[in-house]
Amino acid sequence: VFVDRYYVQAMYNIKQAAGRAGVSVPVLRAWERRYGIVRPERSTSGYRQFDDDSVARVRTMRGLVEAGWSPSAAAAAILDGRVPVPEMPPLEAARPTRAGAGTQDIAGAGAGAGASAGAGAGAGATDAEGSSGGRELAERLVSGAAALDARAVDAVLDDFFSRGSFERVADTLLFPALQRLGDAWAAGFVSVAGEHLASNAVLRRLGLALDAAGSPSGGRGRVIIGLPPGGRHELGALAFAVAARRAGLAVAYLGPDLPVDDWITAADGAAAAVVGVVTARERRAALHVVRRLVEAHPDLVVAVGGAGALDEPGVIRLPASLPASVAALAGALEGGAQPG
Ligand code: B12
Repeated sequence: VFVDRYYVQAMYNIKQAAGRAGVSVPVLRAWERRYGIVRPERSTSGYRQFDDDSVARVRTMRGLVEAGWSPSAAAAAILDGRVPVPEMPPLEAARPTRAGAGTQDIAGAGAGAGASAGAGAGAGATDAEGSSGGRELAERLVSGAAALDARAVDAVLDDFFSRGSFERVADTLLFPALQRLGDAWAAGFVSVAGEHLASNAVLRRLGLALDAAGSPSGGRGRVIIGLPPGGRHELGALAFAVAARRAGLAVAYLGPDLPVDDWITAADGAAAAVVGVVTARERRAALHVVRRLVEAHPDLVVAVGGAGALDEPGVIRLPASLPASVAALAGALEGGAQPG
């Protein structure tokens, strides 16, 4: 938990600690009493208080027991250090994920309804990247996900989207927090269910923001945005769709996992196709999509965006920040120029 700029050790009561470690309260009590796997402090009123390290030890023990160890052997291996207990990775300052993020707010001045997800766009971001506020929001998102607390996740998302324009909030606060969530999941501090809870809540907010940004329009100038076959990491592509629509582009958002043939059909009569790519697997599938698009529709502006984006002749590689990537696409549409 962050108080001002200082990290203060989070403490949990037995119910919260058991929930975070994925065991029942009676099991946690038994493991404490029988095997000494945790030695909780007592609050002034005598209640047990558990820190992150205790939670990590119980979670590690649970993993060993699920893998077939006897509880006594698991506890002994953890207590004498034969089985390492993962530490919660240090929380990095919330930062724009790529250079240039959040420096320009072209979309705020553009067409579209201009509403942000959930709450209205406030008067400029008060939480600049790297501030303790950004870290605190990220930590609250991770804690809510870890505790499967949908209300807490919703509340922190309200808070996110009250901190400035959609583009700035997404680039400087929300994306770093989601990456933090991914780190916490990879370190075993957030379950798959917790990660799904949080990323689906974000997905719903982005969907609301897309609707709020104006009505989709077909016909001339249409920009289709989606993921290649098998691709499911859609939050970046959907956020880009929101920003593009807020900048006045006629966006049709096609979502994840679109088969190649459907990309080709959907691009009929469209002005641009944007393919989102995050992982290596998506990259291979995206390469196939963009090659087919370039071949089938020589006049189409074809672009890829995302961390795993690729360099391919005739295909625009979009930069990372939302305003910059929207500006790059809008520029290509106006100029009609294709890279060589
Ligand atoms: C949420 C999540 C999921 C969700 C996605 C839900 C959804 N509706 O999108 C689900 C559960 C589906 C999922 C599944 C998987 N995931 Co996943 N996932 C994540 C997580 C936690 C967050 C991703 C995210 O949304 N981040 C927020 C977005 C906005 O950031 P981003 O995706 O990095 O995008 C940035 C840029 O790339 C850019 N961007 C992205 N797309 C686009 C598109 C355009 C057009 C533009 C302009 C920009 C842009 O914007 C962002 C800000 O810069 C990350 C952890 C992490 N560190 O990122 C793992 C992560 C991406 N997943 C990972 C893996 C391995 C998987 C699975 C293979 C797991 C499995 N074994 O099943 C599957 C594969 C699914 C598939 N078929 O593609 C790995 C990828 C490793 C790698 N580089 O190859 C990560 C990094 C986790 C990890 N630490 O190992 N995942």
